[in-house]
Amino acid sequence: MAEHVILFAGPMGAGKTTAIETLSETAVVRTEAANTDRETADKDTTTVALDYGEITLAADEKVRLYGVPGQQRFDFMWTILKERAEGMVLLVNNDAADPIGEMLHFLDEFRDLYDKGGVIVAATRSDVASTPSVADYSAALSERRPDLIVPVFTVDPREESQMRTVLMTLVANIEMRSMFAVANPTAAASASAPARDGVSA
Ligand SMILES: Nc1nc2c(ncn2[C@@H]2O[C@H](COP(=O)(O)OP(=O)(O)OP(=O)(O)O)[C@@H](O)[C@H]2O)c(=O)[nH]1
Ligand SMILES: [Mg+2]
Repeated sequence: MAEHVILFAGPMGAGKTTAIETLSETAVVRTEAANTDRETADKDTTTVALDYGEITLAADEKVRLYGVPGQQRFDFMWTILKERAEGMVLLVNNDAADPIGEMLHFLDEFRDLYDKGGVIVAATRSDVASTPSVADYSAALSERRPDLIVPVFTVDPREESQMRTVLMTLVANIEMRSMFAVANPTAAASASAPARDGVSA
């Protein structure tokens, strides 16, 4: 059976734990503690180590879903889990003070996954704040890395069909990348380097 390891990252309260609860077919392993930062996210608990769930997308394709804490003080878990991941769903809350700045910050933190084109951006809480738009996120992404195509969605992490679309798009990207790497080993090696004049997905 093929397996993929996908990370759910992003700022506090963006909906990482919610997304994994929505997608997982197994009971989710959660590590929540009381939230002492109500200003950033007005909710009772926050992830302090990781979330873990699983979903089978096709008969022979299992996806391991890992959620990391949003708070920077728990970033040791980012370091551990980003080594294992092939791709990342970067969730960003649209109603934060500076969602685009948060997105760019997380892309810097998870640079290896970003550089190899394994990231999808999913803006949440767009029912609470309608801007930035998908076009705003995409413009910031192409300004940062014109050579990379990063899909951007608006999603509600409580909605299973929306989260499945995001996950399947990311897994399809990862599989395309690995087929390309098998067919063109030299080109794939240079495509994963931060080239400025090509386009890779
Ligand atoms: N209205 C609305 N609420 C949302 C949306 N997405 C998530 N939420 C809510 O926002 C909260 C998100 O909480 P979590 O899933 O714990 O967020 P998290 O990203 O895991 O946060 P940390 O673990 O603290 O970093 C939950 O109460 C969700 O129900 C959305 O699109 N719209
Ligand atoms: Mg969480």
